[in-house]
Amino acid sequence: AEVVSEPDYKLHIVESAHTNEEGLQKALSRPVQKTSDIMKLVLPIIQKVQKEGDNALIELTAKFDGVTLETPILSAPFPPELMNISKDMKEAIDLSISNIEKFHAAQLPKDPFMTVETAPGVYCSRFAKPIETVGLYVPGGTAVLPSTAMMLGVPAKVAGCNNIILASPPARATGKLTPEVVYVAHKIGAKCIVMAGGAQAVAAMAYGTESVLKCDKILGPGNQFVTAAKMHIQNDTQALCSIDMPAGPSEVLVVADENADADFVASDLLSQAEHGVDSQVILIGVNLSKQKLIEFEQAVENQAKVLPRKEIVSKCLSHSYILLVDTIEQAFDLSNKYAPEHLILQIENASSYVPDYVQNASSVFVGALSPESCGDYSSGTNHTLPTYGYAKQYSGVNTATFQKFITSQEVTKQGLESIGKAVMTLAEVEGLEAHRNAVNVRMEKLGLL
Ligand code: HSO
Ligand code: ZN
Repeated sequence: AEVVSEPDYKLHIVESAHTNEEGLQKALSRPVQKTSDIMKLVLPIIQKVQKEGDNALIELTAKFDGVTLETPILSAPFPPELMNISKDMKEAIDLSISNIEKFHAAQLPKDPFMTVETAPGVYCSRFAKPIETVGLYVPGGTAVLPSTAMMLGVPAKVAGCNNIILASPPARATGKLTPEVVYVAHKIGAKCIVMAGGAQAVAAMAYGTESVLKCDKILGPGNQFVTAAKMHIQNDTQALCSIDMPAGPSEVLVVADENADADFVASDLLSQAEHGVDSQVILIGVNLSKQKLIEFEQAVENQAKVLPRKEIVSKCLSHSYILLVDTIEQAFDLSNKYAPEHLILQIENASSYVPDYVQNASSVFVGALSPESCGDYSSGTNHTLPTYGYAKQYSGVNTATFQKFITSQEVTKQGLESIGKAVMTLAEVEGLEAHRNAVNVRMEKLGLL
């Protein structure tokens, strides 16, 4: 008989991680992303959609998703039979949307027309306006991802975007959109759902087709084809379209001390590990006894081996690490260097460290009772977050992601007196006489010179 070996669930251990340069290098480096090969496959798809519009979408959805559609979009109002979900599911979505809405509404500027008198008579203002048309990509296929539709759709609604467009491929088995996704689209007031996935969905939203409105910004996670297409369209002036952020595999970094509950720690590592074989999970143990380390390892193994996605988990763990350090300061030093997408603190007085010690992380989960799952779905924070170390310079999706900020100024006579001379002096050194004159001509007529 064939011998099927059980997958194993061991994380690599790096002792004295804060001084072990070589070990750290291995543990904290991300897998290399190859985009150029993918781009070669993606470009013809983008061009096809640009040229043939709706027909290309229908053809590509038939080819890649095995579903033949008559029209590539589903327009609002969405038929109730396409959002047929259980009462529990409806309540779960409603509660989550309500919390996400509360948190993102609180991010709207307190003063809608912020004004500062920078010098006597010089009034500078800033105000936000929604991005008019946004395209939200919701991955489909085997995975059902209504949470992504909520995390992108709710802030878009809160920001006041005029046209919210979703894109999601129909399921191969049913030929239909995920009903939960249609329900979320209905709740956030989406205009339509483009029934396509991959690069073709991104291209349709970036350039528009007969039935898809051209979008000003495209957001959402996706596979490497989606990511490559987003990279392409953001550099194409014909599309004139921006994107949310560079995408990479999902990550978690858990900091745990001797008193952390091993079951809780293991559950957090595994909930990230089940996302995909290329996910990264890292545990930093602070001043752990040998006994505690064994407890952590056993908890991981015990929970992992009964998970439905244990194959994925095992592959993910094979490139995942436990870093052992002596102090909390060392733990935060390593975490800030890695800049994780999710940082979970299962240490004593966790909340006291957050404001000052966390320099680079996309979203933080504080204390033993705050699993990442809560932020993934229902607490109110956003789960569309920078990965791959981009937490060093990017923020996760938030209300401002769906706005642009406009500045304005009003200069009075007194204002010209305040800054006119400075403007003319600077214009002169730049050799821009017309600039200088724009101030000079006014000051002369006002008798200010
Ligand atoms: N943890 C993922 C988000 C997600 N989790 C969606 C479950 N569904 C983002 O890193
Ligand atoms: Zn998740």
